[in-house]
Formats: sequence, structure tokens, C-alpha cells
Amino acid sequence: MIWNEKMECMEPAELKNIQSERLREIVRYVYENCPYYKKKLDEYGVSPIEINDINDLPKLPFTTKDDMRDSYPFGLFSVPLQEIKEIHVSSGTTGNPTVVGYTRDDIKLWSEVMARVLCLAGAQPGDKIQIAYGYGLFTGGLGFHYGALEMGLTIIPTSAGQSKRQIKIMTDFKPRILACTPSYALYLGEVAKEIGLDPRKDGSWEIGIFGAEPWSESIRNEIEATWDMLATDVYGLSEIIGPGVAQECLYKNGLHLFWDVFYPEVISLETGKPVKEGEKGELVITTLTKQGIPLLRYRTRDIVSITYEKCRCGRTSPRISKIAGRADDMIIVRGINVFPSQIEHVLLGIEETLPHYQLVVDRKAGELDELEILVEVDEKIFSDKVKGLKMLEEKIKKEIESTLGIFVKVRLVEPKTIQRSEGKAKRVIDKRQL
Ligand code: DLL
Repeated sequence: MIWNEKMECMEPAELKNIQSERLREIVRYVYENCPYYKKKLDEYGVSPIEINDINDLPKLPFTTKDDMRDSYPFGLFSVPLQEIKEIHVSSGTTGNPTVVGYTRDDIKLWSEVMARVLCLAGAQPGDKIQIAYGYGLFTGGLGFHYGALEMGLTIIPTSAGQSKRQIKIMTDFKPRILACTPSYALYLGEVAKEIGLDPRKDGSWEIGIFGAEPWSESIRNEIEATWDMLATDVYGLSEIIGPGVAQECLYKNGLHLFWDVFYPEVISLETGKPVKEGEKGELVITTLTKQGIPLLRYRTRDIVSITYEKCRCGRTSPRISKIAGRADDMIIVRGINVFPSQIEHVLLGIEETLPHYQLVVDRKAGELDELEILVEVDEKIFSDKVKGLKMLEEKIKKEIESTLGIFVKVRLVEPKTIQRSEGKAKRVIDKRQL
């Protein structure tokens, strides 16, 4: 089922007129309604009358996370506060958090794009959905909630946490769909086993809609095998709407991005210029219809590639690759760029390791950076002879070193040593910043 066949399947040439019209309007709208943007555009030397076509987009300046922080809390809002009906906050690691606000129409838009997400993942009206994303200030829970209401699903709003209760609710109510972070879906598998269930047999979930953090194909395989379910990827960020920017269809060949409302560009991190179709770069998004906080050319820091090829599912929207990492999640160790996903990829190719790991970067005074990788391994291996452990450690070390091109330390740890998360997993501890 396609939720909005007209918009999702429109020929790109026809849609371009709508996108151009919307861009024209939104640029004039923020110029008139948001003093922060008026100043920014004036300083950049661009006038709204120069923006008439979607191809004029590169004439506009980028908006960054710093703009969000500098205008904290409400400086980027384009409407008086009374028109904002809901506020969310995205936790940041440094400085002010990012505040986002929705008007009534923005919530309608959110419901619409989230209904598209649910249909892309294969939901049918009448299905039960267990929403185990957090509801409080994080956008995950309520975003799914609005979409599920719009689509006519039966909602079980468990929010994140209380994992045993999540499992009990699943076994008693038998929801078909689970929505949570991929790391939480894996953790729920461990909890189910702990209480004596066989997730493959006793699990009711057939479809998972997982996102909010990077996860690899290997993690997908792991979740699908654990729960005997289809695991699909949903992408979004608070600044743009929350979840509901892009979602995989059943072909799992990239995430359909709703470009009638969120217009994408993929640019080179070095030059800021567009990269070629299929090449990796930073995703930049312009919100074409939002009212509360419309954003022009917002730099997401997320690394993706994009394809404009029509999908077999019939939708004409471009598709982004799974997120390869974040420009600022990337750690630089002795000058080399390291994405946690590269290490995850190696670890998941090694049978004895579990999909739980953490990277610890440190630098002692006067010495070089050190990257230590903590990896959980199977109980059986741990109880094995010390020699077996050493050999496995060496094997992992060699493979990671040949992928990254730098020396690393590997420490094998027992199952459940690394702290589990009900939301986004914390993969990197950078002690150099402490
Ligand atoms: O994480 C919104 C969301 C909620 C998306 C539920 C999907 C599901 P923020 O907390 O603002 O919003 O974090 C946004 O999370 O810029 C990405 O770096 C990362 N992210 C989100 N979805 C994915 C994904 C929500 N599917 C930031 N794969 C984004 C990889 C993701 N990273």
C-alpha cells in the first residue's frame, strides 16, 4: 500500500514545478517571518527575489547546528510562540540542546510523512504497533504515534525502557509491528531469552521499523534472525521533523526520501559542492512546507549517497543509502578518519563476536592517540582456554588494523559487560575531550 500515491509516484519533471513553487514561497516566508534568517540572507547577499526555481537552491547559504544553538531557544522560529503546539528537544553533547517547534499544520505534515513510513515498511490498517521509542522530548515516540493514528493502526505506546514489560506486552497483545532503535531491538532479544522465551518462536513482531542511530547490514541480519522479522530502516532528525524523512520499502534498496516536502542535496564535506549521484557526501535538506521552523539547506552531518533511479515499488522519490556515519561522529585517531560503522562491519564478520562493542580513544600526555576496542564475545569462548582468547584478539586486531590502517588495541569482554541502551547506543568514548 502506498499512502500518498499522487505525491510519492509523481513524475520528477512534474514534481519539480511543485518543488520550485514551494521553495519560492518558503524563502520569502522565512525572510519575512524570521529575523534570524532575514539577517543571515542579507549578510550573505542574497535576496528572495533571486530564488524562483529549485535549481536556485545553491544560491542560498547553508544552515548549521551552530545556527540552531546560537538562536537558542526560539530564534529560528518563523511563527509567534502561541502558534507552536508542541516543542521537542534533541540532546546534544556540547552546548545548548536543539529546540524544535511544530505548528498544527506541521503536526499534520508529520502525521502524513509517518503514515508514508509505516506503509513503506508494509503496515496494514488495523495492525497493532508497539512504539518503544522514547516519548519524552525525543521525537521518536510521538512521531510514530501521529503516523500510526493517521494510518489507523492500533497503538501500544510502551515508550522505551522496562524491557521485561515490553516482552510481556508483546506476548500478551501480539503486535505485528515493533518501532524502536536497532540496538534496543537486539537487547530485547537478550531479555526475551533471559526469561526463557525463544524470540523466533514466541515473538509476534513481523515488521520492525528501526532508526535513530547508525546500524549495519550485519546488525539487520542479526535482528531478523533473532526475531524472525523483517527489519526496515527509518531515518530522520529533529531539526527537519523527527522520524519521517526517509524510509526503506520492502525491497530494502535504500531509503525513499520524501522530496516533495524535504528537498535533499548531497555535498562534498571538503568543498560544499554537490557530489555525483552514487558518491558519498553530507546530506543537506531544505524543508519546503514547514511553518514553525522551516530550514534552508540544513547540513545534517549525516554521510549518505543518493540515487534518483525509479524503484521497483513504483515510487519515484530518490533513495539515500543507509547512513554511513556522521561527519561529527567520525573520530580522528592519529589523523585517520574512523567511523564506528567500519569497525562494526569487521566485528560482525567474525563469528565469535557479539554485536556489542565500544571504542575508547585516549591520549596520554606527550603520547599518540590510542584506540581501544572493547568487544563482547560468546560465553563459550570466554570460558575457553586463555590461548583461544588471545588468538581471537589477534585476529580481530589484524582485521581492524588492515581496514583502518592504524594500530589498535582490542580487549575481549564477557557478554553483557558493555552497557545496554534503551535508546541510541553509545559507541564511542572519547577521553581526549575530558
Ligand atoms: O533520531 C529522529 C528519529 C527517531 C529517527 C526515530 C528515526 C527513528 P535526533 O535525535 O535529532 O532525531 O537525531 C538525529 O540521528 O542526524 C542521524 O545522525 C541519526 N539517525 C537517525 N536515523 C538514523 C538511521 C532522531 N536510520 C540523528 N540511521 C541523525 C543512522 C540515524 N542514523
